[in-house]
Amino acid sequence: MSRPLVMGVLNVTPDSFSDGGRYLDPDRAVERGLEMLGEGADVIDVGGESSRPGARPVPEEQELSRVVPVVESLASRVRVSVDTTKPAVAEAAMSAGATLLNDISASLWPMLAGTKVGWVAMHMKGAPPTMQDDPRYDDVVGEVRGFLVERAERAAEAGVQEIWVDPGIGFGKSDAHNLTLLRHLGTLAASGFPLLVGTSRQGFLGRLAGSAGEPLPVEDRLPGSLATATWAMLAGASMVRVHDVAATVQAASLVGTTRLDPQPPVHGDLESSDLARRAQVGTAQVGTR
Ligand code: HH2
Repeated sequence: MSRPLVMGVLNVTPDSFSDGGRYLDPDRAVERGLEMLGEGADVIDVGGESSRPGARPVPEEQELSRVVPVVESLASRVRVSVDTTKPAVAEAAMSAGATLLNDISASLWPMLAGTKVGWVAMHMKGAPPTMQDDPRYDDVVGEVRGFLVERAERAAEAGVQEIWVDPGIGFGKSDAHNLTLLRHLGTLAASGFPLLVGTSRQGFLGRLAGSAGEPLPVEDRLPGSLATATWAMLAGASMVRVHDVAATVQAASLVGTTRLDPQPPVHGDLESSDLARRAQVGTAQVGTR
C-alpha cells in the first residue's frame, strides 16, 4: 500500500527542543535511527545543530563530529537526510551517504547541481536566535509560497533533480501565522513541488491545547502532532517530519487508503483489491515537479 512518506527526526544535539540530549552518543543515535526504521520511517533526518527559537549556533567542527558518524552508520540501511545550513557539514554528510539535504536556510542548492542528492527548501523568516521576536507578514501564505517557488525554480534551473518545499511552521511565525499556513496548505501543495510539513511537538501545539495559560509539555503533544500531520497529509503533503514515527506511519497509511475516496466505502461496496488499486494511485510523487 502506498502512503505519504514519513521522515523521522534524529537530533544528535544536547539542546534540541524535544529530543535534545537523548542521542548525543552516536551509538544511541544509530540505535534510535534503526528503531524509527523499524517503525516504518522512510527517511531519517540527522541534525547536529538545534534550530529551536533562541538556539545558539554550533561550531562547524562540532556539528561535523556529531553528524558524520551517525550518517555513516545509517546510510547503508535507510535513506538519510542531513539537517544543516553549513556547506561543509552537508558535503561531509553526503560523502558519508546522505542523499537528501534538509536546508532550513533554503540557500544551499548550488552545491547539489550535478549530483543526485535531493534538496528540501524550507521557509524561515529571520534566524533561530531571534526569529520569534514579533514576526510580521502582510500575506503569510503568499509570501511563503512566493519564496519557496522562487527558490525551487532556481534550484531546478541549476539542475537539482529532487526538490521539496516546506513552509517552515514555527520558523519566524506566530501561532496565528502557523494556523493560517496550515489552513492553506493546499495552496502550497499545488506549487508544483512536493510538499514537506513539520509540526511535530511544536510549541504552538502546546499553547493551543494547554489550559490556564500553561502550555502542554513536549511529551504531551502527540495528539496535536498527529492531528496536524494528518491534516497536512490530507491537504496534499507528500512527506511529514515527525518525532513519533510509529503513530504517524499508522496515520499516513490511513491517509494513503482514503485520500482519493473522501466517502468511506460502505462495507461490501468495494473489493479489497479495488481499495488496494486506489491506494496505489495515491503514491507520493517523490521528487518530481
Ligand atoms: N523543524 C525543525 C528542524 N528542522 N526541517 C524542516 N524541513 N522542517 C521543519 O519543520 C523542521 C526542520 C525543528 O525541530 P527539531 O529538529 O525537533 O528541533 P531542534 O531544531 O531543536 O533540533
